[in-house]
Amino acid sequence: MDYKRILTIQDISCVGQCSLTVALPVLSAAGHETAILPSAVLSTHTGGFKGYTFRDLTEDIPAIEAHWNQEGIAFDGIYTGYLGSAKQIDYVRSVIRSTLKPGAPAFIDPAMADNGKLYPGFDDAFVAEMRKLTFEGDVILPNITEACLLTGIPYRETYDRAWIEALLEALTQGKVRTVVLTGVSFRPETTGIMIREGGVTQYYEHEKLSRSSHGTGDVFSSSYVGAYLNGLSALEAAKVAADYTVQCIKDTVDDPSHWYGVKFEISLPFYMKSCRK
Ligand code: PXL
Repeated sequence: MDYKRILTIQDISCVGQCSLTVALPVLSAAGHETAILPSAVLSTHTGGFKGYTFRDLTEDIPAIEAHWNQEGIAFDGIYTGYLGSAKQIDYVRSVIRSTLKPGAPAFIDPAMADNGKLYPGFDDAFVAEMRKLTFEGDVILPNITEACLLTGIPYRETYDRAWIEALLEALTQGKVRTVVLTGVSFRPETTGIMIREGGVTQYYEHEKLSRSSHGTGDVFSSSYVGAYLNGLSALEAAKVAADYTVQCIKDTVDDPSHWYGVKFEISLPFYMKSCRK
């Protein structure tokens, strides 16, 4: 099996089971060497905790990049998630340009919004920078809210297949080869992943659980990246990642005290079996 070195760029939320505390174990479980570039350190994630701390690491990035360049360090894949500031996004674009091996994929999860709303602390300038980064990605993993912010198409809670097709078309810009649009639901009891690649659209529909959980976007993206780098197709990786994410929610749903994330560790053995060819 290929042993890939993957760089993931996102924040450290010390508590809350999201971003790096999810991405590292999941990518390791998929069999990849991980490297990190932390975008910020927060005491918790911003989705429901009050009074969290936030240390922005933007100004550390250029020196880290310069050192990696001096050492000739390069990556077989780069996966970006939650980023700390608009200026940082510009630095991240430079890191991708200078450290991604030729032909290796950049996966961009434009983690900035959900349910029609931007996450706390983000503004239009942040969205404008995220748009540039996203359209320099090979594989992009927005939810519908993020897709609307990136394309300027007004957000809708209900939609039909034609509206989703138009959104996918608008997202296929710049370097983007594969769009992986999450949370696409045409019926109350199901949701799914819509993939567009090479002008072809495919849909993986799966069970929708009544509880919507924090951190599931990061569980999905990390497990998608891990499986895709193991050679699974876009649709196969989406199935593996969606099934694992659903299992993580099921493993958590009976515990109301665990409102801040999902117990993604319990079903890692299931993911490890399914994320390889
Ligand atoms: O899961 C996305 C995410 C990552 N990092 C931080 C967040 C969130 C979502 O709210 O607040 C700090």
